[in-house]
Amino acid sequence: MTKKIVYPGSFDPVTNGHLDIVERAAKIFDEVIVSVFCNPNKEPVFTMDERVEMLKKSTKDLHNVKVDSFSGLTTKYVHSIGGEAILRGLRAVSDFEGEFQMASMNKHLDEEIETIFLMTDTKYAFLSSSVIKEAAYFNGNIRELVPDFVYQKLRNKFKAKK
Ligand code: COD
Repeated sequence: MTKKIVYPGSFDPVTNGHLDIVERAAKIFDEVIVSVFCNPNKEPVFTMDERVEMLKKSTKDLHNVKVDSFSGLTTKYVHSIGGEAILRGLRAVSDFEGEFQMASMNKHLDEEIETIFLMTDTKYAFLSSSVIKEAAYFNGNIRELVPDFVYQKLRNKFKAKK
């Protein structure tokens, strides 16, 4: 049986921390679907199309990774595409509480779908899309923390806004 796992997130934008999780999961599972959540209550910096495009470019060499998007409940989406589990990354202890709550709620919503966690590589433990955006906005050096084309997109985005 093919083991399909879904990595849902905002990915606004994708960072090397996200990509490390995707690459490691791709070695364990048959198929990894990275899926961008369309959140009607949040104003992202990058549009859905931009986030999907950045993820597609970043994962183009991983043959068992696909990029998609979804709206509504993650569990319903995972079920609808025949996924078995949800993949999440854990950084610090501070991630645990929120992730535990989300995994428990998702289990309540669909008990067939497990949540599986991969620990961050310690070199990315401090990394989030939010800190990347803030550092990029103030011209900080983030070159080694995101793919080159994401770096360029961040620069262009914030140059246009200033
Ligand atoms: N190292 C390792 N992991 C990392 C790193 C890093 N440096 N950076 C981020 N991650 C992990 C995060 O911990 C997370 O697991 C994942 O990568 C994605 O992160 P984000 O920030 O891009 O995405 P989130 O956390 O905003 O995604 C939240 C969801 C969209 C998954 C959530 O809101 C959701 O499921 N929404 C759908 C509605 C729903 O079903 N709600 C009920 C569940 S309570």
